[in-house]
Amino acid sequence: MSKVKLPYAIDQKLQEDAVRLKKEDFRNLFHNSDRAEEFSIKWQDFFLDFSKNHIDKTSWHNLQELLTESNFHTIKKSLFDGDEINWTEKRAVLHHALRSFNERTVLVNDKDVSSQIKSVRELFTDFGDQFFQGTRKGHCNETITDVVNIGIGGSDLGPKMVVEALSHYKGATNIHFVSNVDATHLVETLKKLNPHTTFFLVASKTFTTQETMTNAHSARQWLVDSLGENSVGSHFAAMSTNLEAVKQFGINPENVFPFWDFVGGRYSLWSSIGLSICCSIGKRQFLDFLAGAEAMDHHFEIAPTDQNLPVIMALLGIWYNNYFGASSYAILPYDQYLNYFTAHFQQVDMESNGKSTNRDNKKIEYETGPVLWGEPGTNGQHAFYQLIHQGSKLIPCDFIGFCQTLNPLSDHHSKLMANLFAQSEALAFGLTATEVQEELQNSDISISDQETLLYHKVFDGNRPSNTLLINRLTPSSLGSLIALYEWKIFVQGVIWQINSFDQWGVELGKKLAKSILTEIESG
Ligand code: G6Q
Repeated sequence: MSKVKLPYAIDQKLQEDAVRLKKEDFRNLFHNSDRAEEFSIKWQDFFLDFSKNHIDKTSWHNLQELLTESNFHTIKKSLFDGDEINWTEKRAVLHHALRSFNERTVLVNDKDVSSQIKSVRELFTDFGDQFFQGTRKGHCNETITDVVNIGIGGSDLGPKMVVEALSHYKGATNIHFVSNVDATHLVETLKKLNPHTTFFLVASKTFTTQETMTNAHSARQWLVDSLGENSVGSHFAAMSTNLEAVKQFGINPENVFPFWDFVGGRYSLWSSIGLSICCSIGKRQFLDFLAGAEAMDHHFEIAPTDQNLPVIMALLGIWYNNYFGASSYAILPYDQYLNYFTAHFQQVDMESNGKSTNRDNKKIEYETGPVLWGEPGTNGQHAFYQLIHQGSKLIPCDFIGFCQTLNPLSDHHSKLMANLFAQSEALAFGLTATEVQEELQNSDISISDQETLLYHKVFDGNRPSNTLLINRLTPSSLGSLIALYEWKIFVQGVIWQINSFDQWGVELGKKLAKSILTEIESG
């Protein structure tokens, strides 16, 4: 349990609830109870079962109180009103406005930017659609077959995750991602490509990031070496807020797609930074993706807190982080397409809530953002699940699965889903000494070996998890899923009283790398 209390009156009751519930066995909680119905929620084609958690009516009620005491409702309203809730950078937080199709005004410094957002969206989605359709030609009039996105962090992880997740829906062009300043990343990617049929997207909010600029200049040289200086205009595009720097790089102004300071890097896949996604899945499906996210935004904005998916998941996260001493949690998607899902949210969550200064600019000592990790199932089962089942640490898990598969091949999907359900069941209910004994007695293992094994084969159980089931992986459902996790992180930041939208830790690293480079180069 976190030694330092959250600064709310309800904290005392929550501490008591935690002491009581730690002693409760999940088997007892489920016995003759309707908790599977009580602690589950359906929204559109999403179903969240959160019954396998250390909660009961009282603690669940008390957890909701954190929202009232932390002024969650007022801060949420400020966010949707476009107030500068990112107070250290004096910026509004409006990435959600990029996925909005309604007529709502989006005020930034008293100016409505909604039509600007919509016209840039039109421009970059039309541009991206040409690659999806396979109609975009290069300098020598050959059809572009490959697009390389050059970016890092928020300008790489999110788009890469979505392109991979929606590869079932891809069109004519292959998309590649280069992020590491280690030349190997660029060299190995370009080895497979032909300059005549390759197009580069330089994705950088600031257009000053060392890794991205270095890779972009080397990619430019690779192109120019084969096709000459004049080819750059028809093989490069840029997405940035720094239009002056883009101009200096020499990118054709027709291929430049802006976005704005009110969109944080790790939340920018909804902006023109998501152009690589659009090149892969085309305009229509990209708009479906945005619309799916918008539906989740609407749900988050209006649903009562006890029926609100992001709020429910946020409160459960706080519960384990601050009252059960859990310092990490795992996202375990049972779908190979979500290969990079956890990696993306590792950035979004840890960069957003890895903070320890509060809204009053004071150092805080209670626990804030946890370490997030995970891998798609079932691979993780054969690797690190051992520790989740029998290790000394409490690691709450989110299992994510899709009811329908996009690749119906014999019984693969049934087996995949059977594994998902088996894992959450084993974590929750474990295996008692009596059950292990019975199993051993029916085996041909010697009595003395049985005695030894008994101690090792017992599973304590009572290890919490959420199970999130979604009907099918589509652009729209993926949009909703990403927005769900984004809002969850926001709610937690409000309760911890931190700024989830700045990233001074990242900025310091960027600055130091520059000064050390000067030292290395001067010997
Ligand atoms: C995200 C972070 C960080 C950022 C990268 C790339 O929220 O600020 O991951 O996205 O450092 O920055 P640029 O897009 O400016 O190149």
